[in-house]
Amino acid sequence: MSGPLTRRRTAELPEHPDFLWRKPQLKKSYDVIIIGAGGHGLATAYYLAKNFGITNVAVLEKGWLAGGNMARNTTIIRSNYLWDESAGIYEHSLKLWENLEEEVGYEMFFSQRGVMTLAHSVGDVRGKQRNFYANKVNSIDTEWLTPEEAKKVAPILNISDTIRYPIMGATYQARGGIAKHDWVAWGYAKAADDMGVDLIQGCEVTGIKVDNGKVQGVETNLGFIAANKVALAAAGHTSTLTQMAGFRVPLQSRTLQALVSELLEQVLDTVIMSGAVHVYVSQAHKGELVMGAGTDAFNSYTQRGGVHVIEHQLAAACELFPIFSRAHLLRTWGGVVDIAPDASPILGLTPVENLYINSGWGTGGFKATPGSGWVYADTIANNAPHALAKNYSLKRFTTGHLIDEHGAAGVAH
Ligand code: FAD
Ligand code: PYC
Repeated sequence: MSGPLTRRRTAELPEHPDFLWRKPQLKKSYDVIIIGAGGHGLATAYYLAKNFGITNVAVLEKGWLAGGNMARNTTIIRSNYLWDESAGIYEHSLKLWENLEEEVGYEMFFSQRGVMTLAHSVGDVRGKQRNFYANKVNSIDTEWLTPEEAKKVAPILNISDTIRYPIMGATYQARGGIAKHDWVAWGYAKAADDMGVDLIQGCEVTGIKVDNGKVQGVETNLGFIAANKVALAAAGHTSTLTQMAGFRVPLQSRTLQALVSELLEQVLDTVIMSGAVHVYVSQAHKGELVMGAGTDAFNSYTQRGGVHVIEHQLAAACELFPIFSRAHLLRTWGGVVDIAPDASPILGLTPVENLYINSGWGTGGFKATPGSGWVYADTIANNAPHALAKNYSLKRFTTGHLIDEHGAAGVAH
């Protein structure tokens, strides 16, 4: 095992782009209002403008751009899900990631450094191998690694068989990786802004006006704004918004937290996740170790979580990576995510005409940002679910055609 981690000396921060501070003139009415300027709302605005030429669009954000989950997540990107429906939308998203920086013209630090998911028991090995074979069938790139092969990819991994949960194998998706989440949001925001979309920060939606079953616009702290179409992209807060429009959705709002260490020299150049011991980790470009665990086990809108979750997560991390016991914690925070009963997204039409829903991405929606924005924009423009969204409609909670991806994140739900 190598020696103690050394502090990294430099970390260059970008200039904040001008458009983040600009206040566009709010119009009285729009073709499309998107509620929520996280990754999904901004990507949707971008693809509405780029793919459909729909630019009379406002994105309303109660706080600031990407102040919700978008810049709070741990940035893991992968498409190695179990079910065909998930493989479809997450792989579509990964393909968009692969060309996104060039397309949008903005640095995002997208890095395909691979994602490894560890298995620690016979049952765990069977579960992960099931995923591995399902991925193969769906032509999603995947490998099965022995503990020794896993250690070749990440030399600081402890593959001793005397620890509480020894590593018995791992899946590996080489095309998976990370990106710099705030820059992804800014990239989409800048490109949408350049095409004429209005990004309105400090604008909270407090009511949704519906007449004869059709949406008319939204009430906000800045007054009423009329719209032909209204699209929800307010992760963590969807159920409060649908209640404003008169219907309920089966979503729970849970706090999910993460933490970073101080800046360190590079020791880990892949992403490693372990559901059994409940930790995942990558090392950001600046040098922090970025780690997370599971959600708090109760509903909440607070953006901070239980300390016991972090204690268990750090104990697991030190066991798997003994070298981490020398690192110092820099910062912890939380975000509020929407979780559906089957841990899969809800994307499509609603019982209210011209009101659309995009939610339920739970602990796994960062990687979906491009794919979700693309599919949602198509659904809004055509007033009909995109082919990749068909199975994600609200109908599945009455038909029973659930898409159970509970094990998918490996850790987070
Ligand atoms: P958000 O950024 O939360 O955007 C929603 C916006 O709506 C917010 O800005 C909010 O302020 C706004 N809003 C809410 N109500 C209103 C209102 N009434 N009026 C106006 N605006 C409103 N996913 C991964 O794929 N990989 C990961 O590694 C990963 N790690 C995570 C780690 C943590 C700690 C957290 C919290 C999440 C993680 N996720 C991860 C999940 C991912 O971040 C979310 O699924 C995704 O960001 C949700 O979409 P969004 O970006 O649009 O949400
Ligand atoms: O979806 O891969 C994921 C993930 C990892 C951590 C949180 N979500």
